[in-house]
Amino acid sequence: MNSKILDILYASSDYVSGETISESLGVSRTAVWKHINMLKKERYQILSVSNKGYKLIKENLPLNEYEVKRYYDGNMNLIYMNEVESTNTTAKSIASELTKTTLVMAGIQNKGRGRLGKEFSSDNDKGIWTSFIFKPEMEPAKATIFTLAASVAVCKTLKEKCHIDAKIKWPNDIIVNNKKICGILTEMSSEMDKVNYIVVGIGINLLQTEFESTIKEVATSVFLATKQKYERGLLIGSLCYNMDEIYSDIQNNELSKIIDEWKHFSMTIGREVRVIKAHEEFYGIVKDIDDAGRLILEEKSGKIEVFNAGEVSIRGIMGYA
Ligand code: BTX
Repeated sequence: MNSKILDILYASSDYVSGETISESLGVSRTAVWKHINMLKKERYQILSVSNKGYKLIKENLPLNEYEVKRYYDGNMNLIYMNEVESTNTTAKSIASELTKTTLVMAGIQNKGRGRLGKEFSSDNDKGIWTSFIFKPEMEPAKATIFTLAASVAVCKTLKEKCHIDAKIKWPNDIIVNNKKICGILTEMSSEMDKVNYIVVGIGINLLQTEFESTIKEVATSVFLATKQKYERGLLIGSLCYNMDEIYSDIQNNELSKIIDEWKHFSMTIGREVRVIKAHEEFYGIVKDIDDAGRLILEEKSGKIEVFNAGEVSIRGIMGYA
Protein backbone atom coordinates (compact mmCIF):
# COMPACT_ATOMS: atom_id res chain seq x y z
CA MET A 1 0.00 0.00 0.00
CA ASN A 2 2.74 2.47 0.96
CA SER A 3 4.50 1.93 -2.36
CA LYS A 4 1.24 2.47 -4.28
CA ILE A 5 0.71 5.79 -2.48
CA LEU A 6 4.31 6.76 -3.27
CA ASP A 7 3.71 5.89 -6.95
CA ILE A 8 0.79 8.36 -6.98
CA LEU A 9 2.67 11.10 -5.12
CA TYR A 10 5.78 10.75 -7.29
CA ALA A 11 3.64 10.99 -10.44
CA SER A 12 2.35 14.43 -9.46
CA SER A 13 4.25 17.70 -9.07
CA ASP A 14 1.34 19.19 -7.10
CA TYR A 15 -0.97 18.22 -4.25
CA VAL A 16 -3.04 15.07 -4.68
CA SER A 17 -6.30 14.95 -2.71
CA GLY A 18 -6.98 12.20 -0.19
CA GLU A 19 -10.12 11.44 -2.18
CA THR A 20 -8.21 10.86 -5.43
CA ILE A 21 -5.78 8.51 -3.67
CA SER A 22 -8.55 6.63 -1.84
CA GLU A 23 -10.56 6.19 -5.07
CA SER A 24 -7.64 5.02 -7.15
CA LEU A 25 -6.57 2.47 -4.52
CA GLY A 26 -10.09 1.46 -3.46
CA VAL A 27 -9.51 2.19 0.25
CA SER A 28 -10.96 4.67 2.75
CA ARG A 29 -9.55 8.17 3.24
CA THR A 30 -8.72 7.22 6.83
CA ALA A 31 -6.61 4.34 5.53
CA VAL A 32 -4.81 6.75 3.18
CA TRP A 33 -4.15 9.12 6.10
CA LYS A 34 -2.74 6.25 8.21
CA HIS A 35 -0.39 5.19 5.43
CA ILE A 36 0.72 8.78 4.81
CA ASN A 37 1.65 8.93 8.51
CA MET A 38 3.61 5.70 8.16
CA LEU A 39 5.51 7.19 5.23
CA LYS A 40 6.29 10.29 7.27
CA LYS A 41 7.71 8.02 9.98
CA GLU A 42 9.90 6.47 7.29
CA ARG A 43 11.27 10.01 6.83
CA TYR A 44 9.39 11.03 3.67
CA GLN A 45 8.57 14.72 3.76
CA ILE A 46 4.89 14.93 2.83
CA LEU A 47 2.99 18.20 3.09
CA SER A 48 -0.67 17.81 4.18
CA VAL A 49 -2.99 20.75 3.54
CA SER A 50 -6.74 20.56 4.14
CA ASN A 51 -8.81 20.94 0.94
CA LYS A 52 -5.68 20.30 -1.14
CA GLY A 53 -4.36 16.93 -0.02
CA TYR A 54 -0.82 15.60 0.05
CA LYS A 55 2.39 16.61 -1.67
CA LEU A 56 5.71 14.77 -1.59
CA ILE A 57 8.92 16.80 -1.34
CA LYS A 58 11.21 15.02 -3.77
CA GLU A 59 14.52 15.78 -2.14
CA ASN A 60 16.42 14.56 0.93
CA LEU A 61 14.65 11.28 0.38
CA PRO A 62 15.03 8.35 2.74
CA LEU A 63 16.69 5.14 1.60
CA ASN A 64 14.73 1.89 1.28
CA GLU A 65 14.03 -0.83 -1.30
CA TYR A 66 11.38 1.32 -3.04
CA GLU A 67 13.84 4.20 -3.58
CA VAL A 68 16.35 1.85 -5.25
CA LYS A 69 13.68 0.14 -7.38
CA ARG A 70 12.74 3.54 -8.83
CA TYR A 71 16.08 3.33 -10.65
CA TYR A 72 16.79 -0.40 -10.83
CA ASP A 73 14.51 -3.12 -12.15
CA GLY A 74 17.06 -5.92 -12.46
CA ASN A 75 17.03 -9.31 -10.77
CA MET A 76 19.03 -8.60 -7.67
CA ASN A 77 17.41 -9.10 -4.29
CA LEU A 78 17.38 -5.84 -2.25
CA ILE A 79 17.40 -5.69 1.56
CA TYR A 80 17.30 -2.39 3.44
CA MET A 81 17.93 -2.09 7.19
CA ASN A 82 17.72 1.14 9.20
CA GLU A 83 20.67 0.34 11.43
CA VAL A 84 23.38 -2.32 11.41
CA GLU A 85 26.84 -2.75 12.88
CA SER A 86 28.33 -3.40 9.47
CA THR A 87 26.54 -4.29 6.23
CA ASN A 88 29.35 -6.81 5.56
CA THR A 89 28.67 -8.53 8.88
CA THR A 90 24.91 -8.64 8.19
CA ALA A 91 25.54 -9.89 4.65
CA LYS A 92 27.78 -12.70 5.93
CA SER A 93 25.19 -13.74 8.50
CA ILE A 94 22.50 -14.28 5.85
CA ALA A 95 24.63 -15.37 2.89
CA SER A 96 24.27 -19.13 3.36
CA GLU A 97 20.44 -18.95 3.12
CA LEU A 98 20.46 -17.08 -0.19
CA THR A 99 20.35 -18.37 -3.73
CA LYS A 100 20.22 -15.06 -5.59
CA THR A 101 22.68 -12.15 -5.78
CA THR A 102 21.61 -9.85 -2.95
CA LEU A 103 22.36 -6.31 -1.85
CA VAL A 104 22.24 -5.35 1.82
CA MET A 105 22.05 -1.59 2.44
CA ALA A 106 21.77 0.44 5.61
CA GLY A 107 21.05 4.00 6.69
CA ILE A 108 23.13 3.76 9.83
CA GLN A 109 26.25 1.62 10.10
CA ASN A 110 27.76 2.01 13.53
CA LYS A 111 30.78 -0.30 13.21
CA GLY A 112 31.86 0.06 9.58
CA ARG A 113 35.00 -1.98 8.88
CA GLY A 114 37.94 -1.55 6.57
CA ARG A 115 40.76 -3.99 5.89
CA LEU A 116 43.00 -5.48 8.56
CA GLY A 117 40.62 -4.46 11.38
CA LYS A 118 40.64 -0.75 10.47
CA GLU A 119 37.60 1.40 11.12
CA PHE A 120 35.54 2.84 8.28
CA SER A 121 33.73 6.01 9.28
CA SER A 122 30.09 5.82 8.18
CA ASP A 123 28.13 8.97 9.06
CA ASN A 124 24.43 8.27 9.60
CA ASP A 125 22.44 8.52 6.36
CA LYS A 126 25.23 10.53 4.74
CA GLY A 127 26.75 7.81 2.67
CA ILE A 128 26.11 4.63 0.77
CA TRP A 129 26.76 1.72 3.10
CA THR A 130 26.15 -1.44 1.12
CA SER A 131 27.28 -5.04 0.69
CA PHE A 132 26.68 -7.27 -2.33
CA ILE A 133 26.48 -11.02 -1.80
CA PHE A 134 27.54 -13.25 -4.70
CA LYS A 135 27.62 -17.02 -4.96
CA PRO A 136 29.87 -17.69 -7.95
CA GLU A 137 31.04 -21.06 -9.13
CA MET A 138 34.76 -20.37 -9.12
CA GLU A 139 38.02 -21.28 -7.45
CA PRO A 140 38.71 -19.24 -4.30
CA ALA A 141 42.08 -18.10 -5.73
CA LYS A 142 40.28 -16.10 -8.42
CA ALA A 143 38.07 -14.14 -6.03
CA THR A 144 40.30 -11.02 -6.05
CA ILE A 145 38.61 -10.11 -9.31
CA PHE A 146 35.56 -9.06 -7.27
CA THR A 147 37.41 -6.13 -5.67
CA LEU A 148 38.68 -4.99 -9.06
CA ALA A 149 35.21 -5.42 -10.59
CA ALA A 150 33.55 -3.45 -7.80
CA SER A 151 36.11 -0.64 -8.22
CA VAL A 152 35.21 -0.40 -11.91
CA ALA A 153 31.47 -0.44 -11.13
CA VAL A 154 31.87 2.41 -8.59
CA CYS A 155 33.93 4.56 -11.00
CA LYS A 156 31.34 4.05 -13.74
CA THR A 157 28.49 5.00 -11.40
CA LEU A 158 30.27 8.15 -10.21
CA LYS A 159 30.96 9.12 -13.83
CA GLU A 160 27.48 8.32 -15.17
CA LYS A 161 25.42 9.85 -12.37
CA CYS A 162 27.64 12.55 -10.82
CA HIS A 163 30.07 13.35 -13.70
CA ILE A 164 32.99 12.67 -11.38
CA ASP A 165 36.28 11.39 -12.82
CA ALA A 166 37.21 8.97 -10.07
CA LYS A 167 40.40 6.92 -10.12
CA ILE A 168 41.26 3.58 -8.56
CA LYS A 169 44.14 3.33 -6.13
CA TRP A 170 45.07 -0.35 -5.97
CA PRO A 171 43.64 -2.42 -4.49
CA ASN A 172 40.46 -1.02 -2.98
CA ASP A 173 40.27 2.77 -2.80
CA ILE A 174 38.38 5.10 -5.09
CA ILE A 175 40.05 8.50 -5.24
CA VAL A 176 38.79 11.95 -6.24
CA ASN A 177 41.04 15.02 -5.98
CA ASN A 178 43.68 12.86 -4.28
CA LYS A 179 41.31 11.86 -1.46
CA LYS A 180 39.32 8.71 -0.75
CA ILE A 181 35.64 8.93 -1.71
CA CYS A 182 34.91 5.21 -1.46
CA GLY A 183 36.39 2.10 0.13
CA ILE A 184 35.74 -1.51 -0.82
CA LEU A 185 36.06 -4.51 1.49
CA THR A 186 35.78 -7.96 -0.06
CA GLU A 187 35.34 -10.97 2.22
CA MET A 188 34.93 -14.60 1.28
CA SER A 189 33.83 -17.90 2.74
CA SER A 190 35.28 -20.87 0.90
CA GLU A 191 36.43 -24.44 1.00
CA MET A 192 39.61 -25.72 -0.67
CA ASP A 193 38.22 -25.62 -4.19
CA LYS A 194 34.83 -23.98 -3.84
CA VAL A 195 33.55 -20.52 -2.99
CA ASN A 196 30.58 -20.53 -0.61
CA TYR A 197 29.96 -16.82 -0.96
CA ILE A 198 31.70 -13.52 -1.59
CA VAL A 199 30.64 -10.32 0.15
CA VAL A 200 31.70 -7.07 -1.50
CA GLY A 201 31.21 -4.12 0.87
CA ILE A 202 31.13 -0.70 -0.74
CA GLY A 203 31.12 2.52 1.27
CA ILE A 204 30.72 5.76 -0.70
CA ASN A 205 30.91 9.12 1.06
CA LEU A 206 27.99 11.07 -0.34
CA LEU A 207 26.65 14.01 1.64
CA GLN A 208 29.37 14.74 4.20
CA THR A 209 30.41 18.37 4.32
CA GLU A 210 33.31 17.63 6.66
CA PHE A 211 35.08 14.68 8.26
CA GLU A 212 36.43 13.96 11.71
CA SER A 213 39.99 15.12 12.31
CA THR A 214 41.53 11.62 11.98
CA ILE A 215 40.48 11.27 8.32
CA LYS A 216 40.04 14.91 7.29
CA GLU A 217 43.23 14.87 5.22
CA VAL A 218 42.41 11.67 3.36
CA ALA A 219 38.62 11.67 2.87
CA THR A 220 36.23 13.44 0.51
CA SER A 221 32.58 13.05 -0.49
CA VAL A 222 30.45 13.39 -3.61
CA PHE A 223 29.01 16.60 -2.14
CA LEU A 224 32.48 18.08 -1.51
CA ALA A 225 33.55 17.17 -5.05
CA THR A 226 30.43 18.43 -6.87
CA LYS A 227 28.54 20.72 -4.45
CA GLN A 228 25.45 18.70 -5.32
CA LYS A 229 23.25 16.44 -3.24
CA TYR A 230 22.54 13.19 -5.03
CA GLU A 231 19.92 10.75 -3.74
CA ARG A 232 21.21 7.45 -2.41
CA GLY A 233 18.56 5.48 -4.34
CA LEU A 234 19.77 6.90 -7.66
CA LEU A 235 23.39 5.96 -7.04
CA ILE A 236 22.66 2.54 -5.59
CA GLY A 237 20.33 1.75 -8.52
CA SER A 238 23.12 2.59 -10.96
CA LEU A 239 25.64 0.63 -8.90
CA CYS A 240 23.36 -2.44 -9.05
CA TYR A 241 23.22 -2.26 -12.86
CA ASN A 242 27.00 -1.83 -13.11
CA MET A 243 27.58 -4.72 -10.68
CA ASP A 244 25.14 -6.96 -12.60
CA GLU A 245 26.99 -6.22 -15.83
CA ILE A 246 30.46 -6.86 -14.47
CA TYR A 247 29.32 -9.97 -12.58
CA SER A 248 28.11 -11.42 -15.85
CA ASP A 249 31.61 -10.72 -17.28
CA ILE A 250 33.05 -12.65 -14.31
CA GLN A 251 30.67 -15.55 -14.92
CA ASN A 252 31.57 -15.58 -18.63
CA ASN A 253 35.24 -15.67 -17.61
CA GLU A 254 35.95 -12.37 -19.38
CA LEU A 255 38.50 -11.45 -16.76
CA SER A 256 40.88 -9.65 -19.11
CA LYS A 257 38.03 -7.30 -20.11
CA ILE A 258 37.60 -6.38 -16.44
CA ILE A 259 41.35 -5.90 -15.94
CA ASP A 260 41.43 -3.61 -19.01
CA GLU A 261 38.54 -1.53 -17.63
CA TRP A 262 40.28 -1.46 -14.26
CA LYS A 263 43.50 -0.21 -15.89
CA HIS A 264 41.51 2.53 -17.65
CA PHE A 265 40.45 3.92 -14.23
CA SER A 266 43.71 3.14 -12.43
CA MET A 267 45.91 5.87 -10.97
CA THR A 268 48.43 3.34 -9.72
CA ILE A 269 50.15 1.94 -12.80
CA GLY A 270 53.31 3.85 -13.71
CA ARG A 271 53.47 5.68 -10.39
CA GLU A 272 56.24 5.81 -7.86
CA VAL A 273 54.87 4.40 -4.61
CA ARG A 274 55.69 3.15 -1.15
CA VAL A 275 54.24 -0.28 -0.36
CA ILE A 276 53.62 -1.02 3.30
CA LYS A 277 53.55 -4.73 4.20
CA ALA A 278 53.35 -5.48 7.91
CA HIS A 279 56.59 -3.90 9.21
CA GLU A 280 58.34 -3.73 5.84
CA GLU A 281 58.33 -0.96 3.24
CA PHE A 282 59.17 -1.18 -0.45
CA TYR A 283 59.74 1.74 -2.85
CA GLY A 284 59.48 1.56 -6.61
CA ILE A 285 57.44 2.04 -9.76
CA VAL A 286 54.22 0.08 -10.28
CA LYS A 287 54.75 -1.77 -13.55
CA ASP A 288 51.42 -3.52 -13.86
CA ILE A 289 48.53 -5.42 -12.32
CA ASP A 290 48.48 -9.08 -13.36
CA ASP A 291 45.41 -11.12 -14.30
CA ALA A 292 45.09 -12.30 -10.69
CA GLY A 293 44.84 -8.65 -9.60
CA ARG A 294 48.33 -8.63 -8.00
CA LEU A 295 50.54 -5.54 -7.98
CA ILE A 296 53.87 -5.80 -9.81
CA LEU A 297 56.44 -3.40 -8.36
CA GLU A 298 59.88 -2.66 -9.80
CA GLU A 299 62.23 -1.56 -7.05
CA LYS A 300 65.05 0.95 -7.75
CA SER A 301 67.51 -1.99 -7.89
CA GLY A 302 65.44 -3.46 -10.74
CA LYS A 303 64.14 -6.27 -8.54
CA ILE A 304 60.50 -7.21 -9.15
CA GLU A 305 58.18 -7.73 -6.17
CA VAL A 306 54.63 -9.07 -6.44
CA PHE A 307 51.98 -8.20 -3.83
CA ASN A 308 48.55 -9.63 -3.17
CA ALA A 309 45.66 -7.31 -2.37
CA GLY A 310 44.77 -7.68 1.29
CA GLU A 311 48.30 -7.90 2.63
CA VAL A 312 49.55 -4.39 1.84
CA SER A 313 48.70 -0.69 1.66
CA ILE A 314 50.27 1.71 -0.79
CA ARG A 315 51.02 5.42 -0.58
CA GLY A 316 52.15 7.95 -3.15
CA ILE A 317 55.66 9.22 -2.50
CA MET A 318 54.25 12.73 -1.86
CA GLY A 319 51.23 11.77 0.28
CA TYR A 320 48.14 9.59 0.66
CA ALA A 321 47.23 8.99 -2.97
P1 BTX B 1 40.78 0.38 4.27
O1 BTX B 1 41.28 -0.50 5.35
O2 BTX B 1 41.48 0.34 2.96
O3 BTX B 1 40.73 1.87 4.74
C1 BTX B 1 40.45 2.24 6.05
C2 BTX B 1 41.11 3.59 6.29
O4 BTX B 1 40.45 4.59 5.48
C3 BTX B 1 40.98 4.08 7.71
O5 BTX B 1 42.06 3.63 8.49
C4 BTX B 1 40.98 5.60 7.55
O6 BTX B 1 42.30 6.09 7.38
C5 BTX B 1 40.30 5.80 6.21
N1 BTX B 1 38.86 6.04 6.35
C6 BTX B 1 38.01 5.63 7.31
N2 BTX B 1 36.76 6.01 7.05
C7 BTX B 1 36.79 6.66 5.88
C8 BTX B 1 35.82 7.29 5.06
N3 BTX B 1 34.52 7.31 5.37
N4 BTX B 1 36.24 7.86 3.91
C9 BTX B 1 37.52 7.85 3.54
N5 BTX B 1 38.49 7.28 4.27
C10 BTX B 1 38.14 6.69 5.42
C11 BTX B 1 38.48 0.47 3.10
O7 BTX B 1 39.27 -0.03 4.07
C12 BTX B 1 37.25 -0.42 2.94
C13 BTX B 1 36.05 0.18 3.55
C14 BTX B 1 34.78 -0.56 3.20
C15 BTX B 1 33.61 0.07 3.86
C16 BTX B 1 32.33 -0.60 3.47
S1 BTX B 1 30.95 0.28 3.99
C17 BTX B 1 29.91 -1.01 3.69
C18 BTX B 1 30.64 -2.26 4.11
N6 BTX B 1 30.45 -2.56 5.51
C19 BTX B 1 31.60 -2.48 6.21
O8 BTX B 1 31.70 -2.68 7.45
N7 BTX B 1 32.62 -2.15 5.38
C20 BTX B 1 32.15 -2.01 4.03
